[in-house]
Amino acid sequence: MLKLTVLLLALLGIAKTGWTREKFNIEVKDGNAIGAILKADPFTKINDGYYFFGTESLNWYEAYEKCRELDSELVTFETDQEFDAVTDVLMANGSRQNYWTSGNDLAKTGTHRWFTSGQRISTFRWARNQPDNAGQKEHCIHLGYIYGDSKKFELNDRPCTGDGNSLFKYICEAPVLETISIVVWK
Ligand SMILES: [Ca+2]
Ligand SMILES: [Ca+2]
Repeated sequence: MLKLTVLLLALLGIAKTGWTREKFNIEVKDGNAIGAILKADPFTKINDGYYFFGTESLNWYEAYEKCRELDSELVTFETDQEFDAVTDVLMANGSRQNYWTSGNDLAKTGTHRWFTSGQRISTFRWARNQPDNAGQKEHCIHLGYIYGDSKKFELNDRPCTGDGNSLFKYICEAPVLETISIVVWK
């Protein structure tokens, strides 16, 4: 979307040469700035994000593919507030399932990043003593009630594939919305 916007601005920049006043004014704002009614199915709106809760139990790669089929990706929690908002909805629905996120340390063991953004994972939502890379084979991050005495959803690393106990449900997150408005002289 950024590329398209830049192209559009560049084209308009060329087109308006010679006019005495600015013919167009273009603004790009985050989110649904005009409150447009959007058909978001099968995604659920939570705050400013749109999420899909996959119900099949899959390995991390299969889960990622499922999200890509929906033109989305496994969820990335840019903030702990986003994590809390999404897990509040799960708790309100009585879920105690495990769900894959986009987080992993596949590129470099011990350096956990959100796969959708490449950003380091900075969060206070890890379960205690996690991530622990148990058995040196845990490289993908899920959320769930990690321990028998867990009282809320938290993050943990688990094997991405090849482990029958690491077949989880998943949360897809749709791309963020941008509103582009164009003001023209009639
Ligand atoms: Ca997000
Ligand atoms: Ca772990």
